Amino acid sequence: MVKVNICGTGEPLKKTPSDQDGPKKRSTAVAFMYVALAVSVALLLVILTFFIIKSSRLEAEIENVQLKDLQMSSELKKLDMELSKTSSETSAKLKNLEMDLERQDSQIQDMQAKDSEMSLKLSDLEDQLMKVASGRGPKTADVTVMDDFFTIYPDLPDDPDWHSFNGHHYYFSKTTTNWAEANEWCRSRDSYLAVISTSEEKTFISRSMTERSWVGLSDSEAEGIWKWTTGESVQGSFWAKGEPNNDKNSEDCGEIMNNDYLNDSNCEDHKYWVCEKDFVI
Ligand SMILES: *[C@@H]1O[C@H](CO)[C@@H](O)[C@H](O)[C@H]1NC(C)=O
Ligand SMILES: [Ca+2]
Ligand SMILES: [Ca+2]
Ligand SMILES: [Ca+2]
Repeated sequence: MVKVNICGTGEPLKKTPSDQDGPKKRSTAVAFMYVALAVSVALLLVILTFFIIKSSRLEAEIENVQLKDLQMSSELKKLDMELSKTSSETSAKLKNLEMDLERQDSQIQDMQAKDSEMSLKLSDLEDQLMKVASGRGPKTADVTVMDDFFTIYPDLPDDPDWHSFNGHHYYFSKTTTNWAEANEWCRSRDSYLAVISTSEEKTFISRSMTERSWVGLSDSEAEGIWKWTTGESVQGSFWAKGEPNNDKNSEDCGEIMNNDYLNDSNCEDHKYWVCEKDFVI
């Protein structure tokens, strides 16, 4: 048995009888010790290396996971943005649809109101017709019935020569005459020489006629004071450039030209004319 004091308790090593006779044995023990030390150091190194490799692998994996996390979060953000974009687009479309629906609703209501009004008038007419048919009505009732009919259905022109626009009827003459006769022609047919109140009306008339035409405009009452036959004054921008010029001191009647502007002309000139009549409901 070999006893080695590795801990070093401070006590000097006692020389046992066996020690005295075996310096060889002692050196063997020391060698064994070194070998054991070397082996354990090597073992430690192996374990250390193993752990280092393992930890570096773990770090790489962690990095990988973090990278993936980052990628995923950026993708999530992108998706989120797309989602919010599409949702806002969808809500805008929805709002538009709702507005369309409301408009249609109100149109339907308007039409329903008109419909009920018309059916009321129709039943009234039927009553009148029955009276006329049974000989109880006034002699002129059949004429009244027809008038009423066109009052209720203003879009059905009683004469194909009359054209509707914005709640008015217009007649475009096929012959020419002077202003006074044109004026009389319209009056005898429950209408008046066209009175242009809006630029829309002006454009409609000038586009519908084939030739420059008389309208209900004159300054014969007071030179230079242009008035529609209804008493309305004329919008300055309706005149052609340089008009009215009272050419040769003898232009007191108004015409509308094909270029959509008004001009003063001699009242005795023979021109086409436009009559206008209102719908009476
Ligand atoms: C206005 O009418 C007169 C007479 O018809 C004509 O000579 C003149 O050229 C017209 N003015 C314009 C701007 O066309
Ligand atoms: Ca008018
Ligand atoms: Ca004049
Ligand atoms: Ca003129």
